Order: sequence, then structure tokens, then C-alpha cells
Amino acid sequence: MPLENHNNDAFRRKFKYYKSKKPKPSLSEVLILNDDGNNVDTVSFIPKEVAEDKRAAVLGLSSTLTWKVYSFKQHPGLLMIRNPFTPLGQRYWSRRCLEEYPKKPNKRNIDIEVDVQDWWSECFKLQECDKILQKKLRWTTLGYHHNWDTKVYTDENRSPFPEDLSELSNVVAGYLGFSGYRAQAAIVNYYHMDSTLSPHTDHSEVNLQAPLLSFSFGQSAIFLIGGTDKSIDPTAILLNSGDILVMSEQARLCYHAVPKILPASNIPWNHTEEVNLKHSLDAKFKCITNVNQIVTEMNRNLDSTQWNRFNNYISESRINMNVRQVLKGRQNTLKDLVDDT
Ligand SMILES: O=C(O)CCC(=O)C(=O)O
Repeated sequence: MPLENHNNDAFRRKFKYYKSKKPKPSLSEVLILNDDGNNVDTVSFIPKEVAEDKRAAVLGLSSTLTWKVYSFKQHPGLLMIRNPFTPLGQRYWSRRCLEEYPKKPNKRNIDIEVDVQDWWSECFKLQECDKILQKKLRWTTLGYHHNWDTKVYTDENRSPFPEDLSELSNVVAGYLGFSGYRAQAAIVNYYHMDSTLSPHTDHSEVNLQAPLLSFSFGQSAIFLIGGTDKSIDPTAILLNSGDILVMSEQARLCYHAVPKILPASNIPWNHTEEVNLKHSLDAKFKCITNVNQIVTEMNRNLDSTQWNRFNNYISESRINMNVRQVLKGRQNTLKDLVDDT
């Protein structure tokens, strides 16, 4: 764990430092993971069993055999998978977060202000994009809906969890050794270039042994992670499009925040030489129920006129899918009383 700082709100001090517009913060202490993994603060993480998961290709991921994973010396349990997505995979997940996940019955921050079933279509109801409505969306919740006031999940406040995101989470968690992972709640966060997310911990889940999976798309962010109280001086990490951050074990209950969104220096969703690689449909992928639909939707984004609206959005925004398992191993609802993890 990082050193304890005697100022008992070291976290908030660093948050303010990186959030500041004038003067602009120096990025010299931000941890930037290079492709060669050459960093004194991280160690390459090699999963116990590196087996190819056949679902990866259909979910827009490159082969699990090529993934680069890092653990952080100062933060046991914190892992980062450097962008394992194909360019079409990045397009698919960004589009799902904009076009599908914000539809009712999922909950959105805009619900208290406007009554729209399908936010994305509503933004394009007229020929011109309604930028005001578009900018209003800050979060959508899926599965067990996060209650922002009580921080308590209830069985009554739950919608079906999207199957594609559940499969993606199961592949990622399984690769890291968390087999049988069940994605049951997610917050999709939408950030504009001036957005921030305040320091907090995520502790509402009954199952705190299961990791939290955090997927980033679009513009980059400075992510701060400290310890279980705010006196611990946090580490600043750069998150780029496609990166997956995993908070497990000791890191699961640590304070974290996003003080700054930064323009992306690389645009992996537009790496056109790879974008042209169509995702193919193969009988071996039949393990996912909606395989036909996923592959069709993945390939729709090869068409630049279709992709253009989504591209415009992520060219000036960041999207984060923050996935949690809520229940313990054999629980199917919060009311099931089982004594395992
Ligand atoms: O946007 C991020 O990277 C973090 C989001 C987060 O911490 C949350 O949704 O609880």
C-alpha cells in the first residue's frame, strides 16, 4: 500500500491537483503503462492458466493468448489489461453504451428531468443532433440498479442484465482466475472533457470477493486509486480507450476517483487497417446465445456512415462500464441466504 500521509485528506488534495484547470497539473507522476511493460511500478501478471477462450473473438476481443496484463506493486489486487479489444470491438461496446444500454427499463440520471424511452434516438429525432440532451446523460445503471442515496441494492430494483456484457465480464474475470463470475450490476458513466468523478469506494455488493471490472472507451482519463481511507496518498494512472482495470482483493474496497479527462493520444477505434477485419461467424461460438446478433451488430460498424454519430460522441467524451457481481456464489436473489462466496 502507498505510504500514509499525515494530512488526513491526502486523497482529496491530489484530486484537486489533477482537477485544476489553472494551473494545469503536471502529468510527470502519472503512471503510463507502455506496451513493453517497462515500468518500475508495475509487474507483468501471468494468469495461472492461459487458455484460449473461444468467446473472445465474437465479443470483439483479440485472442486471450496475446493479452498484456499488469499488476501494481503499490496496490495489491489492482490489475490492468492493456486494451485487449479489436477496433471493431471498441466500436461495438461504445455503441452499445450509447444506443442500447440507456434505454428504459434501465435507469438514467436524466429520468428525473425528461421522460424519454430511448435517449439516443431522441437526440437524433430532428436532423440535427440535440447536443443539449446528448450532454445531459451522465450515467445509466444495468441489472441491480445502484441506489445513489442509500447505496443499497434491492431485488425489486433490478432489470435484466445485458447478455453480451455478462459474457464479456465472464471472459475477462475467468482469464484472471475468477472463474464463474456473474455480472449482475453495472454503472455506465459518460464523461465530457470537463467531467470528474469524486473520491468514493464501491461497497454495496454482498459479494466483495468478486472483482470489480472497469472498461474504458473513447477519451483518456487520469484515474486515482489510494487505500481504504482518504489519508492514503493515491497513485495516478492513465486509462486509455480499451483498457480494463480490475479491482480485486485488497484493492476492491479502496478509494478511487477520476479527476481529469484528457484528449486521447491514440484512436484505436479507428485503426482502419484492422477495422476492415470483419468478425466472422463460426459454429464454435455457439456457446453465446445471441452470437448471430452480436456479430451482425459488430460488423454494422464497418459502415462509416452508421458509425459516424457514435464516432462524433466518443471523439469528445469518455465512456466507462463499471461491472460488479452483487451476489455470492449460490445466491440468485438478495433474499437467498447462503453461506459461501
Ligand atoms: O470511470 C471510471 O474509470 C471509474 C468509475 C467508477 O469508479 C464507478 O463507477 O464507481
